Amino acid sequence: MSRTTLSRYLIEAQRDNHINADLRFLIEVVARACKAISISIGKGALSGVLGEAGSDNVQGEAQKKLDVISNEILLEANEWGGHLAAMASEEMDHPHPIPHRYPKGEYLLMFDPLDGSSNIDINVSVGTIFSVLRCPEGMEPTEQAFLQPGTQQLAAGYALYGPNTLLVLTIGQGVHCFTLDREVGSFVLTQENLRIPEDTKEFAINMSNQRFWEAPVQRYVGELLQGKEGVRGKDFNMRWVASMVADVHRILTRGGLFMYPLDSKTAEKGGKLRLLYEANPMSLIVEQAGGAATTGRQRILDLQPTQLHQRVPVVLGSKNEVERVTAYHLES
Ligand code: AHM
Ligand code: MG
Repeated sequence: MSRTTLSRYLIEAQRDNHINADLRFLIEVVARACKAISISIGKGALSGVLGEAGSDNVQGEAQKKLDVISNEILLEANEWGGHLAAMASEEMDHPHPIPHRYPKGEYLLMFDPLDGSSNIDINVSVGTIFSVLRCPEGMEPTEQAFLQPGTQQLAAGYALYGPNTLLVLTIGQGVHCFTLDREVGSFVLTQENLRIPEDTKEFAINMSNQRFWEAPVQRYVGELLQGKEGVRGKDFNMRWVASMVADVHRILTRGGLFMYPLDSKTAEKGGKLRLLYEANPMSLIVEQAGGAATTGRQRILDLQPTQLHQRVPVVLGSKNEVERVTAYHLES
């Protein structure tokens, strides 16, 4: 049986004029970096990569050694190819310019190098999330250039480092899943056109924040917990991995609703998750798979970012549930 590798998928997409050669190269380089990250994670304690790095990132969060290693792998892999104008990372205060010794390209790459990093030391799934924009013509690739609504993303994806390493990608032509063949070292297409069912009986939220939620989320989750006997007339199951990549991947696989809503603990910052590195790429993927993504009040992809490290509330997944949560917010 002939296998479709990521390279072949991208070359065919280029032939069909969905991407150009530079964007194809960019995605291949990101995928190669994700392979390197997967190898580092896979070695775990054997290579001394677990534990704290002893530093804080721009958000004031303690960095793990693997946060730092993954960030460096992505920077080094993407610096020299001539396809990028600049990169921005959840782990760095400011955009990373392309060093003068290399040619510059037209694209901007954003990433969360290791999402869910609180799970590293306990050997639970983590991931890398990335997103690609075009640097506006005539504009220097400073912070301002990155502040584009999510609708402008040309590609987005994530690598999930779990029992298998997966790469889930959209270039605006549906969502496709590639599995890393560890022996051969290439990503192989294993699921085409993932679709999120419109209805679900599963939700994901950190319930320990319940007392901090706003009324519409209290109402919605309260109704789910009533089960068969309540207004929804069915039982709901709950899952929370605390790795957004793993939670979103479950939703892409069998449906569900993911929420990190606004709460009184994170309201001052605007929410917990970051718009450019987490909410926008995941929203594009989810919408491309037939799901929906809002802040509770607005479509995430329509938001005009005002800051590189901006945070937003996130409600995403099965369409009918996202619409219900959003309606509850708009009614209140
Ligand atoms: P990180 O980028 O610092 O790892 O934080 C993002 C993660 C998401 O993957 C996950 O959904 C969320 O934080 C979990 O938060 P909590 O620990 O509050 O449940
Ligand atoms: Mg993250």
